[in-house]
Amino acid sequence: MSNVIVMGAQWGDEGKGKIVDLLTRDIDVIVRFQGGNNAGHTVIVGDKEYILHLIPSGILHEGKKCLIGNGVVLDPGVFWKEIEGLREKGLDVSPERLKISKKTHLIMPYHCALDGAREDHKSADNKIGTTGRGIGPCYEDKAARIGIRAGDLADHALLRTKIEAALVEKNALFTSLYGREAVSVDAVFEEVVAAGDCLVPYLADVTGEIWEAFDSGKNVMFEGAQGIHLDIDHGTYPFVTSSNTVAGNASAGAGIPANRLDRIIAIVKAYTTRVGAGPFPTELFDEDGSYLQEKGHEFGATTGRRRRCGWLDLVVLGETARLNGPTDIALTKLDVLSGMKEIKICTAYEYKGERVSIIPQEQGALGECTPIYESVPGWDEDITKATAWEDLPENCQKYIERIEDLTGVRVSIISVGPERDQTIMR
Ligand code: 2SA
Ligand code: GDP
Ligand code: MG
Repeated sequence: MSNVIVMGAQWGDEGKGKIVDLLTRDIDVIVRFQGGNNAGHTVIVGDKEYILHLIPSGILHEGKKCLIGNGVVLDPGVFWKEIEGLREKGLDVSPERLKISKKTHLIMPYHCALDGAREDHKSADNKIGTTGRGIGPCYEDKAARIGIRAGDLADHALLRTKIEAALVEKNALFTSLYGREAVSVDAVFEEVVAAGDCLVPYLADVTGEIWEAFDSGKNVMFEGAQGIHLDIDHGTYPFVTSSNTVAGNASAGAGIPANRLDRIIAIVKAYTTRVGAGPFPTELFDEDGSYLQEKGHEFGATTGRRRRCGWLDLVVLGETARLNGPTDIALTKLDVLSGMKEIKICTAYEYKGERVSIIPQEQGALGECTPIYESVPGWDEDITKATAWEDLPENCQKYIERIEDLTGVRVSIISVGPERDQTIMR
């Protein structure tokens, strides 16, 4: 199968967890390369549901190696909770098969506090609607060169000095701007050491681990988190996450050469959802939107927030193709559309009186775009048991072919339900 990137083509929650789990059969090593426990990747196996936040979704397959790359931000306490949850379900989460890069930045308690304080301090219009998991402040410290990295956990003296240094500015912010209490160095140090000491056996040279796999002809999968339109550079800035979610970041965030990335699978939900604030041209506020939200059980897998729902947006997907060059599309949640009389596809926008087919690049412009739709007839049949292309109703096939026409990318995986076997491989 060669090396593959799985990435969200919209605003996240496209079903990456299910597709990663599905493809893991043919993969030896699975790597997370950006984001942190803001992610919620759901995998359903039999009667068990797993929601992975930090650990690659491949962990559910025995014997596969799972790596957390340098581009991830990792909260030690959350990591432990996730490990314990998986262990209770009988999974092997030992350091032999799960490794963390020594260069991975750590989310500290003050990052979470700062995330919350910032959001509270913003006016209603400016709130990002973050997950509150400290993601932004942790990436800020990385860029400011005062971040604490997983490798620092093995050196308590260094760890303490770095916490002290980071808290100088943070405490000034907490006390003078946000009216909160100062955070104590001792309290943070003790909390981080308590969870961090157990993390030390998991520390590794992740680049070396991946090269070992390359050199022995093994297949590696890079599991993206969030979605392309939440990318810090190319997303709907400032309503984005704080990492690069584009496929190219698999190289920087895992520490491997870009020419090792062979196949790029864009996970596309058959409609669009978004959680948190920010522009969303095809958002629906009518009964079609409620139908998608309810039938698709569209609630955040990390925060439980209700996801906003709308029609499929091909302008958004066109930008995804431009930025990432997907070789394939995995189309998910197609079953949710069954029963809709008419389905709309946004093929262009009206922006400042003109028809545009590329997202205007100015900040906030997407919020001023009005979608231009084409309508296609829906289908009534339940497709959740379809296992082959021929099992799909004609209108459903036409919907898929229209997506292929408009994106120029082949839909090679079709998901018709949350379970592993509810999938059509074309
Ligand atoms: P953050 O916390 O700083 O990354 O938030 C910034 C924006 O990124 C959005 N974001 C997400 N969008 C979709 N899914 C995500 N994961 C969870 C899920 C979300 C949840 O799987 O459902 O449970 O709420 C995710 N993570 C971050 C976020 O909503 C902000 O718009
Ligand atoms: P991710 O963040 O991209 O991994 O996606 P989430 O796990 O946050 O959200 C996707 C949700 O849709 C999860 O509850 C999945 O179990 C579910 N899901 C995935 N694929 C399908 C599908 O084809 N049909 C239906 N009905 N549900 C799906
Ligand atoms: Mg999710």
